[in-house]
Amino acid sequence: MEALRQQLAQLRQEIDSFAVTQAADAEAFRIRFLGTKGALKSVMGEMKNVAPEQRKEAGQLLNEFKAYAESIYQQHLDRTTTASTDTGSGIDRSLPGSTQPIGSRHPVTRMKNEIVAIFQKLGFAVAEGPEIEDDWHNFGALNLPEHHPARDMQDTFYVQQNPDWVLRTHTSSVQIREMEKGTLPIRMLMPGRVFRNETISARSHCFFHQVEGLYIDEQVSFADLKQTLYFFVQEMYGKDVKVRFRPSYFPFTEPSAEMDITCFICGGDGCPVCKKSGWVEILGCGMVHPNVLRNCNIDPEKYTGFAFGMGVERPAMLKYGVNDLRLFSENDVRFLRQFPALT
Ligand code: 2NL
Repeated sequence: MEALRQQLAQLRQEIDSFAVTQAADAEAFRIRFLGTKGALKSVMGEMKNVAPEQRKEAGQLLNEFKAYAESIYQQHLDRTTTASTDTGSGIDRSLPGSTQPIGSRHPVTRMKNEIVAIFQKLGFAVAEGPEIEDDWHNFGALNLPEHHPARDMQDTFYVQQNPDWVLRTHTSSVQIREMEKGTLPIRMLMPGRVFRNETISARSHCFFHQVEGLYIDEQVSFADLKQTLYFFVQEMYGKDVKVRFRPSYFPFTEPSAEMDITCFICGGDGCPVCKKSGWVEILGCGMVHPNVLRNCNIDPEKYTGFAFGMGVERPAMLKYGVNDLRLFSENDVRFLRQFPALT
């Protein structure tokens, strides 16, 4: 019994001085004291040498020792495997992970989203359509006669495989598709990329973005058009902005107008952006031409509507101080990086 006592005391000392700094040491500790051929097993073997009347006490001592060894082992384990440092593998698991860089929204997309969000407040839904269109949806249905200059080869990209196909020159083609579905009323916005065969420069490109809008119902008037677009301008450029409508011409609207706002750069005093006029043109609009409605099987005696279209790149250039349109499509990260990360 006394021999057992001494043996256990010695083992405790060994436990206390056993150096454990990494996971492999903790495992060595377990094998040494708690393993199948470990110290605990061998002292348990000593039980047969203990006098029967002392076995109870000896059993208690052994249980205490076992609990002690196990608790120290658990501490070593916690420290070396779940703890912050793992010197064994050379990896410090307490260090924060490497963060992935967050992308940013393209300035044209931001401007487009801003425009769309304003019209969504008025209940406009968003529709998209194909970038390759047939002649009917891009031109015919829009009251563009066969020999209209906008159909000219110089402006339109034709698809070689099929003379009936073009890269859409405006998103009006999406509006035609919506009208053809025959579900009325329509209150929709058509944002998207359009294509024109133009020489690429700082101020023009062969593809750019548009947002068009269409509202068709019974009794829609030019007053509705003006109020809708006035609301848009106030949301976009502030309550102090003034607007003016100038008569214009589009084959698909009658009457047609262009809308100007007081220059948001100089406030109307005159600057290079408004070319000293104090006004900047922001969109074209008008009442949908009866021929267009008829082309989509909508009765112009019952329904009327207004439509408008605006470019996205120019307001984006003014808002973000971009002086060359080409930057928008070059995907130079030094340019893209200047816009705030996504939130
Ligand atoms: C501009 C002018 C405009 C439209 C687009 C339209 C569409 C249909 C019917 C009638 Cl389906 N009109 N769209 C109307 C007036 C002007 O765009 O300067 N865009 C950049």
